[in-house]
Amino acid sequence: MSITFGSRAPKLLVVDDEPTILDILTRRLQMLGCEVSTLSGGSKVVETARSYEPDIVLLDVMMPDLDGFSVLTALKADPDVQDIPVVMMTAKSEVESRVKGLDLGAHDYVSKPYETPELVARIRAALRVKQLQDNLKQLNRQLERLATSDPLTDLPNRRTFDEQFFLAVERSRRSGEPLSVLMFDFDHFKRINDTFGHQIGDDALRQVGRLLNNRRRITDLVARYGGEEFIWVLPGATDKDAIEVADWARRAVAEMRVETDRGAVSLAVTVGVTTYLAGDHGAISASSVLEVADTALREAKLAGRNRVRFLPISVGTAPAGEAIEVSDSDLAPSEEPPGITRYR
Ligand code: GH3
Ligand code: MG
Ligand code: MG
Repeated sequence: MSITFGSRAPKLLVVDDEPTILDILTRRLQMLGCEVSTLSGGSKVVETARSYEPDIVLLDVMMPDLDGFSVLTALKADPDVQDIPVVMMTAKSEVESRVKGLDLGAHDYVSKPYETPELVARIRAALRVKQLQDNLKQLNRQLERLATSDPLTDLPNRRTFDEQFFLAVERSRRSGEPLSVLMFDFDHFKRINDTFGHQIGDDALRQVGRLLNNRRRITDLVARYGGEEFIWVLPGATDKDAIEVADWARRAVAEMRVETDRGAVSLAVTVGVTTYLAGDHGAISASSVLEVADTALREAKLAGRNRVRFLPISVGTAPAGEAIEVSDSDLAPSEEPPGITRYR
């Protein structure tokens, strides 16, 4: 007879003030293949459960320092440990205790003195519940990840971006700090797909996603905005900072190579940039900030791609500032689209 938890030994936390009971129980459970940690009183159960992360807690009811019901109540009040099944250990005659324990959230009870087969059966039942819970939690984490991030690049997806960007604009409006937005779109990306296949296109997206994400500050937001579009939000960055960062990224992408079995492929991006400043622009919507970055991006595409274009936000009839464009003066991207330049 043995007790297992998936492919590993189950971890049990056993709490009893009676040293002989604790001793016998521990040895019995260890012989059944369990990993056991013990406590001889109730006061440290929550703390120990948090650090030891047992699969179940076997909890005595009658203890001098802190009784089992108080411990159970404390366990159920702590979000980190509240889902660990608790099996109360009660004397055979204590029917009221069992009812109270179950009402307070205990998973089950075992009677003292123990009948080993029954003890084992109840521990197994509690472990099955724990296993189901663990599986459910893992699935929830996966679902959460699927719902919030883009599977190709692992970056936040558009939905997450929209939520976080809205908050970033709100924070910037209240603090008065500038908020800059860089919108990236690959140049002639269709040609990369058409010439080298979608796998290579996907590799290029992953590579650029990593580049931007590795360079961002902790408070920045880098997300996959659309098919071959990325967005980088820089709280605290002025227009000058933003143009510099955008041009760094543009150059870094231009220097990047995607390996294919037909040689290395170069890439290029065009970047539309704008900066929101509450002092100048007042309270405007997050979407209108994005619209300006998008307009800057489209204008830069029309101007020849592989460049950065900054467009200021205009408010009412007040004239907006100057648009600024940064590109390699010696480059003629419209003549030789970087998307299909091959090296080696
Ligand atoms: P432009 O310089 O004007 O932006 O040209 P473009 O070819 O990049 O623009 P267009 O919008 O015509 O094409 C974008 C392409 O990006 C089309 C689409 O198949 C491709 N794309 C979008 N999402 C993905 C993806 O997840 N993987 C791959 N491999 N390609 C994608
Ligand atoms: Mg494109
Ligand atoms: Mg596009």
